[in-house]
Amino acid sequence: MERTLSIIKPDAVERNITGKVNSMIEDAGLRIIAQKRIHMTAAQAEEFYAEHKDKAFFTSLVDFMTSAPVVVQVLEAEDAVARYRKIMGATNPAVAEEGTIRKTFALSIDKNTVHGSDSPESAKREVSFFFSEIEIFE
Ligand code: IDP
Ligand code: MG
Repeated sequence: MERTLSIIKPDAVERNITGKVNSMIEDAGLRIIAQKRIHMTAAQAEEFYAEHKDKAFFTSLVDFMTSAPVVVQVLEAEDAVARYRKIMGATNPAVAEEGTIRKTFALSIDKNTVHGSDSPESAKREVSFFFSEIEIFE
């Protein structure tokens, strides 16, 4: 079993569709083994997205991720990282596959509804960024 870190982003929380996103997660065979609603600070968002700090979109990404509450989650499945990336769909919803979360719900390349870790190594870092082991129940 593998874990991945998911974030339901402000655009989805504001539209009150976190349950619809969770249904798609569960229908794909991923189990939500931890979940909480938080409002990220700028410092948290900057540290979480540090790999993107030199990108043109970094400031707008941090502004967006701190604009409203998000739901952070730990998902578990066999090959959870790849399985979640597949059902998330491409970063840009305009080119995401039919039936993916981003194709279904995302508003734009920045307001794209969900985050998912991009490798097992990232997943370990990202899960422990938001959760302590005593908050996760398998
Ligand atoms: P990912 O979320 O599909 O892994 P990344 O390249 O890691 O995509 O980018 C992180 C986030 O930054 C994206 O989900 C999106 O919200 C935002 N982002 C990425 N590329 C752009 C862009 O070209 N313009 C605006 N925002 C972007
Ligand atoms: Mg990424």
